Amino acid sequence: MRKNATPVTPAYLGLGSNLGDRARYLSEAIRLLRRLAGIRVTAVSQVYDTTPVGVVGQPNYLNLVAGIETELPAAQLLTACQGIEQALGRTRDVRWGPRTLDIDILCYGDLVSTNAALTLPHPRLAERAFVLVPLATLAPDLTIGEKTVRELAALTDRTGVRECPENGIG
Ligand code: A4P
Ligand code: MG
Repeated sequence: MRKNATPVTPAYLGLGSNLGDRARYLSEAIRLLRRLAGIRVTAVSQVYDTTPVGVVGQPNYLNLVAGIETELPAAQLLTACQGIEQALGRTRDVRWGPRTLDIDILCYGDLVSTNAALTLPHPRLAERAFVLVPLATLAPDLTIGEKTVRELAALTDRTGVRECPENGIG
């Protein structure tokens, strides 16, 4: 057995793209995540075509959720995710506006944080079908606050969330 092994934390990431070749941005993001030291991608959900939430009049998103195990502290994981957003051409113009790639940390182990720079679990997770539907396929029994992901997913309106089986990224 290894001594002093770095602790590994399970985490879930929400990925979204609604500009350009959306499927390619998602698959590139998964490829770059797999190459990062300290991160192991353990599961990738199906891709979903989703109606934009927050800002109307922008293109539909493709969304997916990835499960990872990571040796990185949460703040370093955020920096790593933001590095991938930058590498794939993300510019920050309008909050909730269109983007080539957004990576949100949905949860990091059991960590609860109210810090604005990294709020965990993600503050809008419990109300967003475009996150809950794919997350429920990977981790239905995961608890967020008082409820499981399966329960939260059942409570949301999923009419704007359509599975795209042809876009499996794996
Ligand atoms: N931040 C705080 N907590 C976190 C976290 N858990 N994960 C901070 C990631 N970032 C976190 O994010 C703004 C700031 O949030 C960062 O500086 C980070 O330190 P951002 O990615 O720069 O900007 P944003 O994505 O425009 O804002 P925000 O608040 O993250 O928006 P959301 O909640 O990500 O919503 N509709 C559909 N259908 N599909 C989508 O994917 N996405 C959004 C963006 C809106 N509507 C959508 C979708
Ligand atoms: Mg974001």
